[in-house]
Amino acid sequence: DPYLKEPKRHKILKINGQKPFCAEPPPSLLIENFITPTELFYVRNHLPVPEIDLKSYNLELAVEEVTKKSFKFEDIKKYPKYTITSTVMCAGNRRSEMTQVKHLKGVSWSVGAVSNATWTGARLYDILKDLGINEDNYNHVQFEGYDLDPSGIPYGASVPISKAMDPRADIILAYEMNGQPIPRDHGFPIRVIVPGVVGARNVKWLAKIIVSKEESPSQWQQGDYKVFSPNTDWDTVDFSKAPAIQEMPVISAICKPEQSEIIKVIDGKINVKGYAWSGGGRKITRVDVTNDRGKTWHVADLIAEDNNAKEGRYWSWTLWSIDLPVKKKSKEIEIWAKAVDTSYNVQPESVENIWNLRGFLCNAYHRVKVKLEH
Ligand code: MTE
Ligand code: MO
Repeated sequence: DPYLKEPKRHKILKINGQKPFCAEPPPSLLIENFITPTELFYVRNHLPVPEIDLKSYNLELAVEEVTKKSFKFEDIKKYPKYTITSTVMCAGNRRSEMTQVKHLKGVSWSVGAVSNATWTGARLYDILKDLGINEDNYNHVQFEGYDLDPSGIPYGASVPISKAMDPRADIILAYEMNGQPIPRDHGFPIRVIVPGVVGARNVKWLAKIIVSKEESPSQWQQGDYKVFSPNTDWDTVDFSKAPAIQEMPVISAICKPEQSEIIKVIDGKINVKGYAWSGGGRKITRVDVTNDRGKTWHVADLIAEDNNAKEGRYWSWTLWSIDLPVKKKSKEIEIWAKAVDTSYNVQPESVENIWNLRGFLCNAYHRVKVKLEH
């Protein structure tokens, strides 16, 4: 069993898959902190967690098939040290709502396949600049992990070279998470953080960086993490026809109260809390909440966001809260939330119309039914 040497995990995580390990924190805990405590950070592994000895750790840098450099852990630490705060979100976050519309294949995540942390390390930009890469001659930068599938193929992904060589993209080869060495589940000793981009490109246990003309050949780049029309099924899908998910769309979720909870009404109001986030460094500018199916929308307070972020580099989520007025006699309500980002991107109204066979990017209005006690 290749899973015998997995790390210990916090008991409170809700396990969605044991081998490979996939787990998320409970919604109400998730939004208690702007910076997610490391032990509560969601975990999404596709393969067994590799065992890496820091002394023999090696990171290879190649241009196409030719190795240009080989870094020891200490070599990466010699580069100027940067700290950024960035949310990481899985493309499958909120998939469980899509599964309810029509059955599909994938880990059944609730709203917790997302977390926010500080990441410290070297900038990918500085490392590629040292190499003297001319951006015009290549199209992608690929990443490979030390985690291997049963046939020996590593986890892999890539990002466009324009992203990889943009100093403002803040891509970090991170060796610290929340000020501590990165734990095994999150990519010890080094992982890539690509802010504003889908979790799948944030490669953990980094083994190799490849500057190339082609996208990563990996299954996770080419044969997965793509979205299709609702009527595309497994007989008709052609993965070569859709682009790989990169920057994430705007999304929000109600985390407190949770589905089916019984809430006490105080002064005609109930408190509702959640998160909102958009990819590509787009700031969340507004979150609207309703409990009468959109007849009346109330604007939530944005209670935590990255106050140090520069325009276009809002990599962190925004936490929001609202004391929502409810009708005097209503016994049960359905709360909806939707967020807006700086580009005025909005969330789609229904899950039905964005349903896709892999259940990715479920960013429709989030809806939670609760019972009221007056
Ligand atoms: N990197 C490697 N090497 N192996 C993986 O399985 N999973 C990816 C990404 N990086 C993965 C990986 C996916 S799909 C997600 S959503 C994030 O890591 C999850 O990061 P986390 O476990 O630190 O939350
Ligand atoms: Mo993911």
